Amino acid sequence: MKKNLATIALIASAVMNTQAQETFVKEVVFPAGATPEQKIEMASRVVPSPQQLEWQKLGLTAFLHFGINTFTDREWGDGKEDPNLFNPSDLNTDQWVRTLKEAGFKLVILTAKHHDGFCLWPTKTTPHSVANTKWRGGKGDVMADLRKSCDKYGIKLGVYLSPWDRNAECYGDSPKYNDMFVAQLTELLTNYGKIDEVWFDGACGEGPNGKKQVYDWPRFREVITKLQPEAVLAISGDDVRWVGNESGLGRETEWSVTALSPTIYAHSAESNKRLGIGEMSKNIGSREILAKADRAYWWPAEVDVSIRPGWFYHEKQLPKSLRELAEIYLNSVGRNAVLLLNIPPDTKGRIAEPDVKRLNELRLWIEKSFAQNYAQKREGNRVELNQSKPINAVLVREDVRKGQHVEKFDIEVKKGKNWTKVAEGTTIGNKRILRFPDVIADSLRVNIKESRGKNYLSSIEAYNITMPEAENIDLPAYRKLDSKEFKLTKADGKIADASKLFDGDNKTFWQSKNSKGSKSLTLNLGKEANVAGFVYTPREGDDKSGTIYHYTFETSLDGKNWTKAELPGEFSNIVNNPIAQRVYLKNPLKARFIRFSALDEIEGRNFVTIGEFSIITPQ
Ligand code: FUL
Repeated sequence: MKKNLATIALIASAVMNTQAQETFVKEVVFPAGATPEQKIEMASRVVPSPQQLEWQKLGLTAFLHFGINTFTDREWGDGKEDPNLFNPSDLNTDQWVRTLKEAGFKLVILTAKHHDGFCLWPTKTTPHSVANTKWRGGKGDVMADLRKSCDKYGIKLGVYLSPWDRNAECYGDSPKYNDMFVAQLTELLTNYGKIDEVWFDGACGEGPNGKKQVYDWPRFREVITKLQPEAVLAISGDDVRWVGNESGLGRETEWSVTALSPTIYAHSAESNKRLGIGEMSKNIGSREILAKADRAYWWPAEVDVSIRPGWFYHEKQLPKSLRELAEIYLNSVGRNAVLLLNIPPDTKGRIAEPDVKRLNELRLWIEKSFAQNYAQKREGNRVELNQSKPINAVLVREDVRKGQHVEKFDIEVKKGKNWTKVAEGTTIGNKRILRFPDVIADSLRVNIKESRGKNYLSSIEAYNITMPEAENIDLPAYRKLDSKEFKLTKADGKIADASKLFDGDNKTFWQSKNSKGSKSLTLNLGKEANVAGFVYTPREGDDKSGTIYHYTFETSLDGKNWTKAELPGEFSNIVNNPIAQRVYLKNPLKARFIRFSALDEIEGRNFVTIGEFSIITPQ
């Protein structure tokens, strides 16, 4: 299998274009002994495959997280769920696709199977699927419905098939599970027309037998190439790269040419370790990194983020504000990435009204922001401005068919005789949007300060963008209890540091003692309160050590008799998305004391940390 993959890479590397300079499609392997300069020069000739180029043009793509978790109010199911829990009362994929199409999305990816293993199509590989539910008498098929809707509205379709499967008995028995996974992939890529993106996330846990699954990536790759040759393979795959966070942020310096090796390649673990880089690293495409690498890839970034705090629909969550979505757009599409925005259908099987409204607002904001390009005649990298309004944003693009080259640039405007610098940036790539204070001027120029060889700017555009007002989004029915009267009465760690739990600053944190076993905090709330839930905010910053994975939450009226709340007990996706974790109790409980216990840390360390901790109460 390894041999096959190597052959594909070789063919890809050998493709030349007819112009004078040889280009390397998707990957270049540096010859032994190549100097840093030679490596940079070769990296500057790495270009996208036709599939990658098509994909990069999409700009806006949508994720639909839908499945068992929608009905259990969880983010990661454990695979033990009764399939009958899946019972959308009014599944309407036309409504999904119409909403997305109207909002400007070009492709939609469905979680055909998430980590819980429940399949949204009637698969022959497991009984854990829609075929085994009362929903539509077991005849339903969400994939088939979605296919039809995508055809009806003219939008591309992609699939998310979780390699990690908490239901499959054979998970961890590697050859057996790999066969099952290939069979699932084959069904999805054979029976539902053209699939344009296949999404394999990186999460991988232990199987029920305690064994770790060893995935046969080359074989999965081969199946995709054979059945859907035009599809891009994302995240663990080698066409589309995870940007490294789930908060909607592309890097300031975002190279599509990177030294980071995709997971599906056998050499990736060793190579990335040697270079000291991972998906979340800030620097994966600089000259310094390339100089140490033995190959470089065209592996462009995808920014995946949810419109709501969770990936799945939860009644007690709201969509992000328009301001946040506008920032996300500028920080993803405007930073050389494709945006994959998740909009989770609800328990009816529809995109909820607040999300539909927000998507419409986003579309209008994008349309308005980029309706009027004030840059007129272009000469070289200079444009004349014809302004009825001040400009405050520039959109520049490189012709990525020729690779990515610009390393540093600035923007100057000319008023009368004088040129003034208004903005500067590093990489450009497919699209870069830079903002600056309002200015009226006669012309504008892009000065390329550093470049990997010749560069090709395909557009220079100038706009007036108005950012939407910032809005505080919270559920109207809940508020946080005032922490002034809280007292930390018992803790497996310093009680004196309690203020760090409530100081409103996620960067300061409380740290437990360093020892084996669970760590608890007992809080006296000062008076009896109606406790509806709590918020755990992990510490902020590059160092995330101490982030809690599993927990328990108990309440008490007297500090002696405790009631353990019935909760999932897992901050499932916290490694990828270390944001504030809001946990709601089924029903609010009267309590004067609460005990929060951390059962383990994300990487098994012997201490835990808490950036902020709050108690939620009904209004
Ligand atoms: C991650 C998963 O663990 C999340 O639940 C979600 O599906 C996200 C898009 O990918 O790896």
